[in-house]
Amino acid sequence: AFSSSEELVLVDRRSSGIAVLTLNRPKALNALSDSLMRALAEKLQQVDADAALKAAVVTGTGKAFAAGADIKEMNSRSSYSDVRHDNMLAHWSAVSSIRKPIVAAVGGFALGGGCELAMSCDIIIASQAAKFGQPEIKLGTIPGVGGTQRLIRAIGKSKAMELVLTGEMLSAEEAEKAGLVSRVVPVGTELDAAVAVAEKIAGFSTPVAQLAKECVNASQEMSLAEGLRFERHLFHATWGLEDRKEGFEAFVAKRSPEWKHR
Ligand code: CO8
Repeated sequence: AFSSSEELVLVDRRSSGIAVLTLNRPKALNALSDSLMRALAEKLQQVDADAALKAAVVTGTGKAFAAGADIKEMNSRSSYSDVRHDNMLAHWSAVSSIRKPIVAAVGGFALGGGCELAMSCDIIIASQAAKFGQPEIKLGTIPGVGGTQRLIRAIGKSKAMELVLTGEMLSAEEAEKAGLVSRVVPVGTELDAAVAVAEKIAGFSTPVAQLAKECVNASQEMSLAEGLRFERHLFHATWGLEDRKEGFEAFVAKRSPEWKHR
């Protein structure tokens, strides 16, 4: 058993119905090793399975959210057949299959895999000190877990192409202007801001929040016509929930709803 200081991902489970997951390899700027990403996926899956938790926050430490996939670890794989056989980084997709909302609190570097991890979360809150980039080209490789796909959807082709082809970073302010992050807050307040957003979400019906997340994410994968049909089906499906009935009845009766989360 590891003591908590050796845990790669620290979990702070709060009575407000959220869990704060802190990437904890500060000496390596939270480089995302295989074991760190497996720990993160496992803890997020535990959040998903825990009925008392409604949302998660993922954050980093010190000057890094995460400075990328672990370059030293990846360098130990020497050939195409090695990385293909191991399907290197494929297990990262576990993050995007989490059903509960995840808010990323980015206080520093979110580079390479770190930027891709932040983009796999649902909302990014950044501090003024945050920096985003896909520097893989400087290492002689390309982004491997969404940097060429999610980034273009977030900020458009020209800006995404410039980041991917030059390896330059975006400041927090530029990232906000480009639409990569939802909000920039003063240095040191990003975790509180992200927790407040997660707690706000946690105050609503869990199944409804999950349906809403699924619908918004579907827009990234579907044509507009398919997406609108998908949305209509899930909208209608909320009529199968006690919480939909409760929300409407509470409004009509001018009282606060009491969510049953079913
Ligand atoms: N992997 C491993 N170790 C890292 C990483 C990383 N990504 N980033 C930083 N570290 C380590 C450094 O090696 C250093 O360790 P040590 O103290 O043992 O020398 C420690 O963290 C502190 O880093 P620095 O001394 O470099 O700190 P600075 O403040 O001087 O610089 C930077 C900060 C600018 C963030 C700098 O560390 C840097 O450029 N890091 C690498 C950023 C990068 O290139 N990230 C992309 C990685 S590749 C990636 O994520 C690919 C994902 C998909 C790939 C798919 C491939 C098929």
